[in-house]
Amino acid sequence: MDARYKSREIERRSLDVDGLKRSFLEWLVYSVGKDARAATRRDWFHTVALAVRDRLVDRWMDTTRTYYQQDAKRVYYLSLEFLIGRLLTNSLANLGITDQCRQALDRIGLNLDDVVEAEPDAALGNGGLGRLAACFLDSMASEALPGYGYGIRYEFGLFEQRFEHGWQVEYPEQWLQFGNPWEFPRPEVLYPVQFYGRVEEFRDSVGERAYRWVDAERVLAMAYDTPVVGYGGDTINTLRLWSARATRDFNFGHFNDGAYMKAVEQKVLTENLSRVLYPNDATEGGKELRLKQEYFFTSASLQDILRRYLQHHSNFDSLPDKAAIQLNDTHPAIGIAELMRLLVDQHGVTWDKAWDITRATFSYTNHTLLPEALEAWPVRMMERVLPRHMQIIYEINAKFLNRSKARAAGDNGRLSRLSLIDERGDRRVRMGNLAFLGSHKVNGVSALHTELMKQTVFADFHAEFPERINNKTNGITPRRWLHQANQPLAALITSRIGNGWIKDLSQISALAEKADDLVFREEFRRAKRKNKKRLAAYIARQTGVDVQVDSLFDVQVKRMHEYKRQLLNILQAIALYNEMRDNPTVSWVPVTKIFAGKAAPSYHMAKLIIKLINDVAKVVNHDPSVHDNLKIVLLPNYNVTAAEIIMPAADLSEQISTAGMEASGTGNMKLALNGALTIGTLDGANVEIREHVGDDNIFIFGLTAEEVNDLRASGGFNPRDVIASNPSLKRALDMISTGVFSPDDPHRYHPILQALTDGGDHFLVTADFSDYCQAQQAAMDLYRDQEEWTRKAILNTANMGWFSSDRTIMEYATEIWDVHPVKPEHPAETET
Ligand code: B1N
Repeated sequence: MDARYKSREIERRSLDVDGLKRSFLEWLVYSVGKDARAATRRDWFHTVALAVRDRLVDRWMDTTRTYYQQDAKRVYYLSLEFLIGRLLTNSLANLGITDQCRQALDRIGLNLDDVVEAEPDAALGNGGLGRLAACFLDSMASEALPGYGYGIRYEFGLFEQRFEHGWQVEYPEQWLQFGNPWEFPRPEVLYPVQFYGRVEEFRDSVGERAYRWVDAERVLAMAYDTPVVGYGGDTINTLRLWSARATRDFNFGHFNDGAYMKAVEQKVLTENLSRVLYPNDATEGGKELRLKQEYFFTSASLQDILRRYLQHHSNFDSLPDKAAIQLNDTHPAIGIAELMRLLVDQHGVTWDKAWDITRATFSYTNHTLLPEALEAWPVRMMERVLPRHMQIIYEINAKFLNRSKARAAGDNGRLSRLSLIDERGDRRVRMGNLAFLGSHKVNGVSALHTELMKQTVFADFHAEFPERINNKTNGITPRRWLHQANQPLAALITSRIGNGWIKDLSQISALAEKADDLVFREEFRRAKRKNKKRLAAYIARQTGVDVQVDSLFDVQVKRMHEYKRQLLNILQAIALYNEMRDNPTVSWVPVTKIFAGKAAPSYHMAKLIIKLINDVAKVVNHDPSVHDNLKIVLLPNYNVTAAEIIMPAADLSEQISTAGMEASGTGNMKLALNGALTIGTLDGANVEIREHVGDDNIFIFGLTAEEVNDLRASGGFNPRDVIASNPSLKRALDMISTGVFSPDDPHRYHPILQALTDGGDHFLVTADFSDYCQAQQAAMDLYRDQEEWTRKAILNTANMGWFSSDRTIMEYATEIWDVHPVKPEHPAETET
């Protein structure tokens, strides 16, 4: 090798302060094209990101090559969403070069924290489901598992939320506007994806009936790769996101008849496919573009997976031994029909064999039981957009129902429930049923949710396939959510138990014995206070409201949804406000209620609740009679970056969904790990959090899932009676209905009041109100005793080890995927 080239090679990889500084200065000039005097913060961010990227490319390639050479079994995580957030802090921390980078920047007169702030937040997801996918990528790389993420490279991520006169207004989120230094475009990795057209029947070479999909429209899927750095930087996996490109077969030839402009127009329309993320969380849009997005990325991913497999194999018999494909909800479930199509139509595999291979390869995670979120595509749309897939689905269904008929023995209700087609009203394809049938394993995301899956949506399938449903309780990555986001606490923990917890969070249990150590408690409080100061400054910047750092930070951050019951929280806030005004001489525990979360743009009720919170906040925050003992803030534009500031600063974690409705929750885990006490219902993973942190260290209230079910079934619940018998609830509702918080429009909140009364209070806000207020009172009482509070907070942190996504991912690996860790070989590093 040329000596100059070689020294440059080493320079590129050098991890010491001098080497980093030299490459920053070089990158700034030669790649960003700026002079140090003219460089903006953003220029420096790009510079640092590119220099850091240099330091992971070799090990990225080593990882990929090792997987290839060993023909390792890979797992492919197909997800319409990856809620990644910023990557600079993450890459530095996982490579272990944060300090060196900080010092190198220091020497140039720059502050790493300022540089970090210039990175946009990659919001290619809505909420928990998308963030889970991102945590799983981190865990797969950190556990040395050969794991790939596949998704869509949306040009516009989740909308930016602003409040105008207290109302949510959506703005486009342009994360790619200034370029993305982490991604590698792969213009040569291109797959055709078809839509529309029709199916032609013909006889194959041996005279068998066969089908081909003709006259279809073609779009190309182009790959963009982002390296996923595992902790320690040894394994670097790949997130491959697809972007839509028009094919060249547009009619560019006939310039004279005006077709040229038409062709260009058509190109723009085609490329809209990957333009924007659908902003619905746990609701189904039912729009054709959404179906096309789902098929687009699923088909491209499957083609890519088969191409990789065929590099080592000449038939498909061992596909299930080499590839596990995980469906993140039903969004990629069309992949089951697509793999059948690829195997049968394109590769000549027989139907039965293809079906065995498909089922052995796929597995499916269900994330919600909400009926409005269960995808069901109109048959007529499916026939038009994906005609061959519709045929394949009919065929799968016919064979399945035929087999089940014997066992259903005259129970036609059962057969119609098992069917892939919902025949009631306009006919629809039930994607959950397709995903279930086409997978060897189906999992829920918490113990309770999995149990409810068996009892409700998948009861008939569970009876048919009793081994298929299993639980994989969600987890969160301790790297981002403790090590990176909460440096004061991370440093404290490491000072006592070493840093093994970052890689093996179960070690954090060693902190439990420190819960009685007064010095440790004091330091734990100090770390929390530091985080609260940072959040207070952020709140002041974002909302202009000054909050007391020593008040109880009561946090509810998550998507706005009726079942999550932000309404219950704000009603309790109004009741507390009234009590404080009624009893001005009492020494109240100062409380800061912190809300954040986006509402789907078409979800009017959720947007009205946002407006209510902002209206109540305005009145309360300006009322001198509560002496600053109560502040309410709703932070705009909640995203991963904001969560990293909020989670470490919380005292109380609001997890108050109507029992049976939150599949798992993961914010609950982030908050408890960072030492917040949970106030919550026995819903989702709260149940398991209680088991781990202990009944004494959590505030549980409200109806259980079973009680909710019984109450609704009995029809015996009358919210008006409940309201009449609870004066503080009645007073709070009366204030809303008489316009105390909306003097400009006293009837504004009529729809909310209506839903709570005549509407039957579906989410049982009134039913749980009194119990919730008692739990809140218990929390405030405990907060007066800072020593006791801190002891419980420490026990929360110490007992959350099990909720690491490393634990979750290893359960998937051993119980569903049968994939094993593969240690990358790094020849370049051992050579010299
Ligand atoms: O998935 C998370 C869970 O922790 C949450 O409890 C659950 O609500 C969330 C359609 C969804 N379920 N379903 C969705 C998202 C987008 C979309 O278009 C549905 N998100 C969840 C992780 O398991």
